[in-house]
Amino acid sequence: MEIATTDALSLPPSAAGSRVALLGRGDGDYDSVEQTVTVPPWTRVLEVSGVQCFTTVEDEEYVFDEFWIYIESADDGEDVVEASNLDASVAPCTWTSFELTPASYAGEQIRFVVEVSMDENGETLFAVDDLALTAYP
Ligand SMILES: [Ca+2]
Repeated sequence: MEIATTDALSLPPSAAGSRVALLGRGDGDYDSVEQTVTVPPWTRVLEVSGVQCFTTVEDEEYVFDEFWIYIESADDGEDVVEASNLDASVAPCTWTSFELTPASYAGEQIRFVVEVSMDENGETLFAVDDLALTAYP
């Protein structure tokens, strides 16, 4: 994973700030970033939000490069976002926002993971910014 400015990464500016995270740049790459957090016990709605900008040079309609945001707890887990080169555009990409509500995981310790798996050919760039996990009562 690389954290750099949108200028340095040749990405369009992100409204969420000039520095963004880029996963999956190199071919055959496997990239992940994670954080362990304890969700407050009063949580009724947990929201995963952020902005994304995905580009690819893959030009066949098959999944080659994959992107996930997932949550794992001691006895549960789920994919919150599943994307691939099929969700990416020819550069330049457009920053689009997402807001998703997984299970609440109230009172649980969870692993919040962003993961990318690339095949051996054809670059796909999965850029994300402003990632947030927000607990609502
Ligand atoms: Ca590829």
